[in-house]
Amino acid sequence: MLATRIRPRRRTAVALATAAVLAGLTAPALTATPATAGTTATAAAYDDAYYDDAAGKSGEALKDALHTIISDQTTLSYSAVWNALKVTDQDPDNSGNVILLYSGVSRSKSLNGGDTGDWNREHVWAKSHGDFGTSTGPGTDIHHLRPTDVKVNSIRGNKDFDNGGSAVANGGGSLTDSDSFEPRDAVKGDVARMIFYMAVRYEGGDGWADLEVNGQVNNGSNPYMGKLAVLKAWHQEDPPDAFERRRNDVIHDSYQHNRNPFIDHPEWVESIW
Ligand SMILES: [Ca+2]
Ligand SMILES: [Ca+2]
Repeated sequence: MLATRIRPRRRTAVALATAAVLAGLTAPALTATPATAGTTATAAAYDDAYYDDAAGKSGEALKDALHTIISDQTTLSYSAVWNALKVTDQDPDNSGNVILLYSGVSRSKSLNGGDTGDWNREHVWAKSHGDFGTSTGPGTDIHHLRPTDVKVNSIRGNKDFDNGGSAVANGGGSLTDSDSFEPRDAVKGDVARMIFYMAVRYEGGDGWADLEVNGQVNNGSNPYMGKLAVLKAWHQEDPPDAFERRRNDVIHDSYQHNRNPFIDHPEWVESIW
């Protein structure tokens, strides 16, 4: 992928330089295109025909159509999630590292584990909310599984999302109080879109709970995640960026073969909720 992108650029640069020399102009300095680390899993842009069956729909009908579309997927085992996250969440500036969701820290891929200083597999939709555990299914759906610092993960625990609280130690600006967690600004929208994905993907089929977004905190083991109004605001404040779009593409191309519709079509959040 990288090679096929670079080659035409080199040819163009050489052609331009040659033309300049032939024209008697000073040839521009030829600079090699730097090989950027972290592009090994560059994904193709998706085809919006993926969403053809949702065309023209809104509200519940849109939600139903998207559910059917995104439920056509491959599933991963929980152990396979480790290596998948090393690709989906790779640091664009250091191919040996992953970016940790809540703290924003770049950490070695090899430090996956359960000890202090390691990163582990955070369920952004806390797995106790619907009690789905880590069997193959919602508990291994990498659309909402992200690398996080072990300690920050344990501070988030199974709290719902809401604004406010005090700073989380080494949390990159994340806040928490007794009943909620507020991620750093740069991933607020990412978190919201992961929650919206889960609510549409899991509608009570295949023996799993029907996950839904609600307006509460303290949802405990009920299959709900709050707070809806706050998540909608975060979705607006922090629209999808290149990292999040690439992640969606990589999951679609290389792992689950399904997409998070709210990264591709942010306007659908307002249509459904
Ligand atoms: Ca973001
Ligand atoms: Ca649902």
